[in-house]
Amino acid sequence: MSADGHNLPPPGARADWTIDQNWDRYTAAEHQVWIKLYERQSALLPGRACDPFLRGLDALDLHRAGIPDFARINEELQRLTGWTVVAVPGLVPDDVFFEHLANRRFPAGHFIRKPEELDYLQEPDVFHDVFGHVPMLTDPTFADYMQAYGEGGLRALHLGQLHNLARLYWYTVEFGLLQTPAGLRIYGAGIVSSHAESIFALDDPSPNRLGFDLGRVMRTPYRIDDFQQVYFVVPSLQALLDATLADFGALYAWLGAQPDVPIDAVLPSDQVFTRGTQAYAKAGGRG
Ligand code: HBI
Ligand code: FE
Repeated sequence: MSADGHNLPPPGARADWTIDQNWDRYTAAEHQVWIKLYERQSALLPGRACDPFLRGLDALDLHRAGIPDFARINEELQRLTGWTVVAVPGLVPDDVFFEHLANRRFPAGHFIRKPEELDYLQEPDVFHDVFGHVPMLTDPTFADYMQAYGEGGLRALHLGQLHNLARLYWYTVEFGLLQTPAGLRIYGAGIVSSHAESIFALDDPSPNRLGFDLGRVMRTPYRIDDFQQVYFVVPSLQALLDATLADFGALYAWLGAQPDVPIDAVLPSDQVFTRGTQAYAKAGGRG
């Protein structure tokens, strides 16, 4: 931590925390982990992930021969929505993260998990970031949402409101569900990159599935180390983008006077898609 309270980038990283991907340095074993994860998810997701995600997966041809070369996928991604993927060593400070998003750059972890970590890891790796987040960035509406989120994040930081915005990110970008005529579909990266949660989020009777509402989401805590107890459903990606047009200043003022909503609660004002049994949470998490 330097004098002005800013985190300095680690050795070898540039001032914006980006590093070279050095794609040709990945080992065959690392590419094999990607292929194993990719094949498992791509067999599971048709009928579960939303169409924009599946279209993005195809457009970027992420399977090829293992961990994607960012330079290659950026040609197509930039053509589609102006976004690019940049390599970073891992989690970056909030202000750095938002600055990248506000400029249509998605910071992707450079490393890939170990074969023994296939199902859970603490920090987002290249599979979570590139398989989970990047396909949705090929959708013009979601691409606009992610940039608006970055701009909102920079404002929230200066207003001391990051915690509210982090909840919005968590319940949309990471764990969001989309309403479609064929039923609920996944768009959240934290779900699509997880085999178990891609099943749990849609099929399990335990969690609540409630209609998305900006203020409700910002009043709802979340937990980072287990399946979600509540998922929020947007009627369309356009509705999600439209939510960023709200007057966040007034919303933050209103939120300041509101208590958090207990994570397992259903409010009378909630639009209920499924009222969960919360059995999973009561059972104390991963059985
Ligand atoms: N850094 N590389 C990376 N990836 C993230 O998803 C990320 C981050 N830094 C901060 C952060 N996410 C969160 O604080 C925001 O989602 C709110
Ligand atoms: Fe993520």
